[in-house]
Amino acid sequence: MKKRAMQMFVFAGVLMIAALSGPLAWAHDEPQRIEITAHRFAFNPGEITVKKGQPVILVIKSADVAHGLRFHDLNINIKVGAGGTAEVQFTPDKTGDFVGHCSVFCGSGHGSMTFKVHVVD
Ligand SMILES: [Cu+2]
Repeated sequence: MKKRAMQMFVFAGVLMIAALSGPLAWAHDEPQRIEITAHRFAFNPGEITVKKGQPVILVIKSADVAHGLRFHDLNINIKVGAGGTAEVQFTPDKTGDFVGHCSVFCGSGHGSMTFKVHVVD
């Protein structure tokens, strides 16, 4: 009998921990980490979709020469050295489609090197 009571007690404890930690863990807004690779003359992936109000960390890796990424509307301006990695955190505060451009001249196709961010509700 005593053993059964002990089992019930442990079971109730586990349930309580699950009930308490579950909602707390979900409520905590960890930034979403998105890795992109920049190379002549494209970003890979070329577009991403993120949620309005959800913090995002963009990690940009260069596969060759120096590149950059600038969005006038999202307050993003980041440069990454040749073969290097750089990251920037931002929280989109409006929905829409935004087009960023490479901000470091990297060759003949530089002008068409774009990256799209779709911000949804
Ligand atoms: Cu460029």
